[in-house]
Amino acid sequence: MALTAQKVGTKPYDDQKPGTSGLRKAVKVYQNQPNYTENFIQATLIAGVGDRLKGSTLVVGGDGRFYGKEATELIIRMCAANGVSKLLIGQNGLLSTPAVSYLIRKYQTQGGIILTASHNPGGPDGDFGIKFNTPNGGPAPEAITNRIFEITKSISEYLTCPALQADISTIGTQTFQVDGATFTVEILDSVADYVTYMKEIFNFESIKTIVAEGAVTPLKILINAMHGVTGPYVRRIFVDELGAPESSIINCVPLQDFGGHHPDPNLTYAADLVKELKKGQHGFGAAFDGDGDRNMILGHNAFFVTPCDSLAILAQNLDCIPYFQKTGVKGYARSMPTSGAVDRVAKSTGKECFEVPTGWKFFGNLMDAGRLSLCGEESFGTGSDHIREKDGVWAVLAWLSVLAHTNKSVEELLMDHWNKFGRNFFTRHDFENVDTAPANEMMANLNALIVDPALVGKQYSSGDKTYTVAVADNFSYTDPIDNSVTKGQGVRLIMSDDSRVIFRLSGTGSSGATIRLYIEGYESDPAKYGLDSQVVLKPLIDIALQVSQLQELTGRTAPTVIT
Ligand code: VG1
Ligand code: CO
Repeated sequence: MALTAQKVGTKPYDDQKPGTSGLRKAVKVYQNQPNYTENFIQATLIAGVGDRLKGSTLVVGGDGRFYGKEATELIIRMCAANGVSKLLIGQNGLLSTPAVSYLIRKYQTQGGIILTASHNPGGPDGDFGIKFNTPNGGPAPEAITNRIFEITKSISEYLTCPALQADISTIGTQTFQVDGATFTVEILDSVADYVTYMKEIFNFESIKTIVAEGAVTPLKILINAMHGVTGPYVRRIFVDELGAPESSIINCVPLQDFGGHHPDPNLTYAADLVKELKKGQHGFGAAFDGDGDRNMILGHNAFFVTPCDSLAILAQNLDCIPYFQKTGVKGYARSMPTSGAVDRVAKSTGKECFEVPTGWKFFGNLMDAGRLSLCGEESFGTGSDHIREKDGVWAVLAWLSVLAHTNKSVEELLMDHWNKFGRNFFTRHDFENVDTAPANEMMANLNALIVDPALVGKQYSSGDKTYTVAVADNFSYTDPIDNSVTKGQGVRLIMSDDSRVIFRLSGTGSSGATIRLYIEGYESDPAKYGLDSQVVLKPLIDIALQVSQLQELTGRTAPTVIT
């Protein structure tokens, strides 16, 4: 059937500014406002693909959350009308964020669109999100997201092909004639390419020696997909390929509302995994977020590995993974709030270690320039230059590789690290959905405080601890590759013993403000390594609350989530 593209008039919105990782809003914001999604997609195609749009190939996929199917179909019609030649789409619109990143790279497309609000809840009353990734497979840098935002503020029309109907449920190729040009929709098995790639990166035979049913040195694992997109990947990799028993995977059916839960792998929202591991029957546990880029690692009895320590342990042990045997280990990086545990490993191995702002988009240039192999964020993100997104399943396979290679338990690996380098205690306290005005006031006060010359050298005491402020600033980053500057990335008080207190406002929430308070304290006394981080860090937490007046301003007496 011959189809034609149409121009449709539209009115701009003023709130379509992408945050830390794409545009995230309540589902109702997209559903109940005319052309809200269309406007953002049109702006994304213009700003993200631009001159390369005609004849281009793009990847489209998402985490299966509510409204994802409608958005996928809308994107197909709009891409057809905008002159895109081909779309690669996961079956039923399902692709994990890391899988999208891989497909963009593998098929050398002009980028991709990811439909997810990641760890935010889903369903009709939950959140939805749209993110654009560039041809390197990574999240669009700020130059592009700012341009998208500019376009959305003045957009007056978009292009679509209303009569085009593609079937996204059947694997295979469909072609359409749109204004005389061929438009192809290829529906892919959501997991096949990714699984093949993981088998190239890791030594599956080695991992099988600990996880396969009937293994000689068995490690009982429990993997929780939290009803996010990783379910089918988890089943294919851990059960079908690695031979782990069926009982080692749970919540592997993707649900539009993630079963009503927050698909966020941390001690609060993955409480059922923690509870199961506390029974002492498993040696390893892991969970992922909705779109599969985050991971949480637990050991025996739910021994918790902070994402900061996880990064450091992997940094220390990368050599046992075939991919890094081939590429060599080029360097490491972490987001600014992430603890300095990995820096200590870098120092001992003589590698470069970079500190970038929060958000995976800041790692891409370093990877493309061949300076960075492994990086992570305290927010349960770990990944490498195998793609340009963080990768939850990859992180679990990396951990299992290390466990198989070293024959040590999760806890032993942590103890080894602490004994060698000391322990960087870390915690993050989130105050979610705080009123915007007091949150902004608090940040304004802190920004005023850090420019006061009297602050450096000032002492703060709490309990038996006294800290002296050595550096006070708002983190600013100059990208070493393209020299772009990103300012205002978090207020930091760095103490003379390298302890840190950091304040940031979240850029992924969909309503109100979320204050993130990050605390890091270093201990080299082995008697303290086993202590609870909340206890060890209490004096710094108290000082942070005192300096910021957080409780007085927001009325919140306790954080909503502690990680
Ligand atoms: C949070 C995390 C950040 C992460 C981002 C996206 O951002 O802190 O480290 O990169 O989420 O993760 P913010 O601005 O809310 O602090 V994901 O898995 O939601 O794409
Ligand atoms: Co995510």
